[in-house]
Amino acid sequence: MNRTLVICKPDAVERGLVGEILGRFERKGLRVVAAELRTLGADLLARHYSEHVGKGFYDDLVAFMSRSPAMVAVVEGPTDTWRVVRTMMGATDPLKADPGTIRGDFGTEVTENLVHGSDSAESAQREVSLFFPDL
Ligand code: DAT
Ligand code: MG
Repeated sequence: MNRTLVICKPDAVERGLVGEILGRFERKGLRVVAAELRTLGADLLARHYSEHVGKGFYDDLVAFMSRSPAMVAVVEGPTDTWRVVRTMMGATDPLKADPGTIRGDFGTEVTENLVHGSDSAESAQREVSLFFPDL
Protein backbone atom coordinates (compact mmCIF):
# COMPACT_ATOMS: atom_id res chain seq x y z
CA MET A 1 0.00 0.00 0.00
CA ASN A 2 1.78 3.14 -1.19
CA ARG A 3 -1.14 5.45 -0.61
CA THR A 4 -2.20 7.09 2.60
CA LEU A 5 -4.99 9.31 3.84
CA VAL A 6 -4.25 12.95 4.62
CA ILE A 7 -6.79 15.33 6.12
CA CYS A 8 -6.08 19.04 6.19
CA LYS A 9 -8.25 19.69 9.23
CA PRO A 10 -10.76 22.56 9.55
CA ASP A 11 -8.16 24.85 11.18
CA ALA A 12 -5.85 24.37 8.19
CA VAL A 13 -8.64 25.23 5.73
CA GLU A 14 -9.76 28.22 7.81
CA ARG A 15 -6.18 29.53 7.99
CA GLY A 16 -5.49 29.07 4.29
CA LEU A 17 -2.80 26.44 4.85
CA VAL A 18 -4.07 23.71 2.52
CA GLY A 19 -1.70 24.67 -0.29
CA GLU A 20 1.23 24.88 2.13
CA ILE A 21 0.50 21.44 3.58
CA LEU A 22 -0.25 19.56 0.36
CA GLY A 23 2.59 21.50 -1.31
CA ARG A 24 5.06 20.14 1.23
CA PHE A 25 4.04 16.60 0.36
CA GLU A 26 4.28 17.39 -3.35
CA ARG A 27 7.74 18.95 -2.99
CA LYS A 28 8.83 15.86 -1.06
CA GLY A 29 7.97 13.79 -4.14
CA LEU A 30 4.53 12.47 -3.21
CA ARG A 31 1.53 12.89 -5.48
CA VAL A 32 -2.01 13.91 -4.62
CA VAL A 33 -4.27 11.32 -6.28
CA ALA A 34 -7.59 12.46 -4.76
CA ALA A 35 -8.72 15.50 -2.80
CA GLU A 36 -12.09 16.88 -1.81
CA LEU A 37 -13.31 19.60 0.52
CA ARG A 38 -15.87 17.98 2.81
CA THR A 39 -17.67 18.78 6.03
CA LEU A 40 -17.22 15.63 8.09
CA GLY A 41 -20.17 14.28 10.08
CA ALA A 42 -20.19 12.63 13.51
CA ASP A 43 -20.94 9.13 12.14
CA LEU A 44 -18.02 9.14 9.69
CA LEU A 45 -15.73 10.58 12.36
CA ALA A 46 -16.74 7.83 14.81
CA ARG A 47 -15.65 5.23 12.23
CA HIS A 48 -12.48 7.12 11.37
CA TYR A 49 -11.52 7.70 15.01
CA SER A 50 -12.97 4.46 16.42
CA GLU A 51 -9.93 3.91 18.70
CA HIS A 52 -10.65 7.24 20.42
CA VAL A 53 -14.42 6.93 20.97
CA GLY A 54 -15.15 7.36 24.69
CA LYS A 55 -11.87 9.10 25.54
CA GLY A 56 -11.96 12.40 27.45
CA PHE A 57 -11.01 14.49 24.42
CA TYR A 58 -13.33 12.73 21.97
CA ASP A 59 -16.26 15.20 22.05
CA ASP A 60 -13.92 18.15 21.56
CA LEU A 61 -12.21 16.30 18.72
CA VAL A 62 -15.51 15.69 16.89
CA ALA A 63 -16.74 19.25 17.48
CA PHE A 64 -13.51 20.57 16.00
CA MET A 65 -13.31 18.16 13.07
CA SER A 66 -16.92 18.86 12.02
CA ARG A 67 -17.08 22.64 12.55
CA SER A 68 -16.16 23.60 8.96
CA PRO A 69 -14.91 21.84 5.82
CA ALA A 70 -11.74 19.74 5.80
CA MET A 71 -9.64 18.88 2.75
CA VAL A 72 -9.60 15.09 2.60
CA ALA A 73 -6.87 13.74 0.33
CA VAL A 74 -5.09 10.59 -0.76
CA VAL A 75 -1.35 10.89 -1.25
CA GLU A 76 0.80 8.38 -3.11
CA GLY A 77 4.52 7.64 -3.06
CA PRO A 78 6.97 4.87 -3.89
CA THR A 79 7.11 3.19 -0.48
CA ASP A 80 5.93 3.58 3.13
CA THR A 81 4.00 6.70 2.18
CA TRP A 82 2.09 6.71 5.49
CA ARG A 83 5.42 6.91 7.34
CA VAL A 84 6.79 9.72 5.16
CA VAL A 85 3.62 11.72 5.83
CA ARG A 86 3.71 11.05 9.58
CA THR A 87 7.35 12.16 9.79
CA MET A 88 6.53 15.39 7.95
CA MET A 89 3.48 16.04 10.20
CA GLY A 90 5.41 15.96 13.47
CA ALA A 91 4.24 14.93 16.93
CA THR A 92 0.52 14.99 17.82
CA ASP A 93 1.05 17.90 20.23
CA PRO A 94 2.39 20.85 18.20
CA LEU A 95 4.27 22.09 21.28
CA LYS A 96 6.34 18.90 21.11
CA ALA A 97 6.61 18.76 17.31
CA ASP A 98 10.01 19.58 15.83
CA PRO A 99 10.51 22.75 13.79
CA GLY A 100 10.39 21.82 10.12
CA THR A 101 7.34 19.64 10.60
CA ILE A 102 3.86 20.86 9.72
CA ARG A 103 2.62 20.81 13.31
CA GLY A 104 5.92 22.18 14.61
CA ASP A 105 5.85 25.09 12.18
CA PHE A 106 2.16 26.04 12.26
CA GLY A 107 0.46 24.68 15.40
CA THR A 108 0.13 25.73 19.02
CA GLU A 109 -2.38 23.32 20.55
CA VAL A 110 -3.15 19.62 20.48
CA THR A 111 -6.75 19.71 19.26
CA GLU A 112 -6.12 22.12 16.41
CA ASN A 113 -3.09 20.34 15.02
CA LEU A 114 -3.79 20.98 11.34
CA VAL A 115 -3.32 17.60 9.74
CA HIS A 116 -4.21 13.92 9.98
CA GLY A 117 -2.16 11.10 8.48
CA SER A 118 -2.77 7.36 8.75
CA ASP A 119 -0.54 5.73 11.37
CA SER A 120 0.25 2.36 9.71
CA ALA A 121 -0.08 0.57 6.39
CA GLU A 122 -3.23 -1.13 7.71
CA SER A 123 -4.73 2.19 8.84
CA ALA A 124 -3.91 3.73 5.47
CA GLN A 125 -5.78 1.01 3.62
CA ARG A 126 -8.76 1.24 5.98
CA GLU A 127 -8.94 5.04 5.94
CA VAL A 128 -8.52 5.44 2.17
CA SER A 129 -11.40 2.96 1.69
CA LEU A 130 -13.52 4.74 4.29
CA PHE A 131 -13.20 8.19 2.69
CA PHE A 132 -12.76 7.19 -0.97
CA PRO A 133 -14.59 3.87 -1.47
CA ASP A 134 -14.43 4.19 -5.27
CA LEU A 135 -10.69 4.81 -5.50
P1 DAT B 1 -2.49 11.68 15.65
O1 DAT B 1 -3.43 12.67 15.03
O2 DAT B 1 -1.11 12.22 15.79
O3 DAT B 1 -2.54 10.32 14.98
P2 DAT B 1 -4.06 10.49 17.79
O4 DAT B 1 -4.54 9.48 16.80
O5 DAT B 1 -3.50 9.96 19.07
O6 DAT B 1 -2.98 11.48 17.16
O7 DAT B 1 -5.26 11.47 18.18
C1 DAT B 1 -6.15 11.92 17.19
C2 DAT B 1 -6.41 13.40 17.41
O8 DAT B 1 -7.08 13.57 18.67
C3 DAT B 1 -5.16 14.25 17.53
O9 DAT B 1 -4.69 14.65 16.27
C4 DAT B 1 -5.61 15.39 18.38
C5 DAT B 1 -6.61 14.75 19.31
N1 DAT B 1 -5.97 14.35 20.58
C6 DAT B 1 -5.15 13.30 20.80
N2 DAT B 1 -4.74 13.24 22.07
C7 DAT B 1 -5.32 14.30 22.68
C8 DAT B 1 -5.28 14.82 24.01
N3 DAT B 1 -4.58 14.22 24.98
N4 DAT B 1 -6.00 15.95 24.27
C9 DAT B 1 -6.71 16.56 23.31
N5 DAT B 1 -6.79 16.13 22.04
C10 DAT B 1 -6.10 15.02 21.73
MG1 MG C 1 -4.01 8.88 14.91
